[in-house]
Amino acid sequence: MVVICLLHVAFNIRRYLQKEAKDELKEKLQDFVSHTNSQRPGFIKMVRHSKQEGLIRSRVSGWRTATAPVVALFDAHVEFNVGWAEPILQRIKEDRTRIISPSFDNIKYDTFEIEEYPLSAQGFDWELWCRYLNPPKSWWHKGNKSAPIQSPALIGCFVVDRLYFEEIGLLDEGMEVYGGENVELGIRVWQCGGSVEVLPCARIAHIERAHKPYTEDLTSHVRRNALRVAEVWMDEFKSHVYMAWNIPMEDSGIDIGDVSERKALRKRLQCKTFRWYLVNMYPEMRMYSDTIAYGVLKNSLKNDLCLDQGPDNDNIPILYLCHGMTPQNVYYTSTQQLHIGLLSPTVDDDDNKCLVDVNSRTRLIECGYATSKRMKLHWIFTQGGSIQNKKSKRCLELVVSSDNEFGYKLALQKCTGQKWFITNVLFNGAL
Ligand SMILES: *[C@@H]1O[C@H](CO)[C@@H](O)[C@H](O)[C@H]1NC(C)=O
Ligand SMILES: [Mn+2]
Repeated sequence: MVVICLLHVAFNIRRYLQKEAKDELKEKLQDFVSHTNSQRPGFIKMVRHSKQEGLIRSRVSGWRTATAPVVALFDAHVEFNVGWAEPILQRIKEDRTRIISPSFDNIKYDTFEIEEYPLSAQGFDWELWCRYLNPPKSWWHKGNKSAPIQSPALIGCFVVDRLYFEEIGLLDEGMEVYGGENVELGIRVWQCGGSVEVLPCARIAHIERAHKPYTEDLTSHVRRNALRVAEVWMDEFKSHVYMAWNIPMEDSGIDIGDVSERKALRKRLQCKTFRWYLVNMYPEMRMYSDTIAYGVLKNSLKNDLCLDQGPDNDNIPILYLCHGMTPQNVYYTSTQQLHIGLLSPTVDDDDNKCLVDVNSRTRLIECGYATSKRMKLHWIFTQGGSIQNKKSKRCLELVVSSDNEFGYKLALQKCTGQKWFITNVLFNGAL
């Protein structure tokens, strides 16, 4: 096996936080490699790029240089625990279509202390940021803490049969800078006939960095890469990624590059649908197929104000200057619910917050709870029309107020015909 480490910033994590860390990548790195290779010829191969290629193409160029039958792709800021490799090699030897992640512990970035993490599978949310997941029920039922944990996706460090990795399509080299490739690989491997697992007996420790050095604006790259995944792999569920990022499905203004080769790969490998993947490999993921409109919600009386979930510590929605970030995400469903704030990623996370009429006051209450208590959580809304509670018949409206600097506040009152607009309507004509 060959281990490929990405040396974005430093080859020695002990020096990672020093200001001159990038100097470590110049002569000092060359000296280290030459010295090592003088004792063990050919032990380290180093690939330098003449321009920034980003994490994704860098991993692939490392793979292109490797010759051993099994390849491990890791961040530079990890340390390997004793005996980490053997269980992984065994699993790959039994079945070369398995892509394997070790279990992660955390190295605290400021003290380098090790923090043990619970055993986890690896998944993602609808923005396609990776996340640790509780292992699936089937694993807990085995009652064997050493058993492999089936995993929907990958955090990003993994071990793979070198030639199988090529057969399955490497990583998406059309992705830029950072993010999404780990999720794409997991989805693709499952949809195209392989498998992904985390091994409890293979442990590494990884620094969760306070700052990633690649670029000022990591998020815009993650978003772009996520849209590539959505367009190639997610079929009708691609709307969920656009909804989570709160961007329109048509004319988003985001250039995702050419995905035709990735689509051809999917066809060539005769891969299954994303619905199959969700139902069978990632049942914890929440589906939002009943969402018919999303975006920020504005009242025509005051166009620079948006409905906003308000401070975290209460459940009182407010009006706030429009910024379009997560607290102002609004989702309207075919069941006439209005969800406000973060789109809850999995069924194990907190529930979504629903707008509810509680004694003529607007409140945000967990949708499941509000439903079970038969609260007034249904709203009749059409684009450019009023927002009227189905039961109380009161309307969500703006009233003049001196309580805040905006001149208006929210009220539930007898309808006066105010008009509301939401940014994106799915399924034309439904609203
Ligand atoms: C638990 O899982 C490990 C790894 O798959 C296996 O080697 C071991 O035999 C299992 N133990 C039991 C009691 O089934
Ligand atoms: Mn990392």
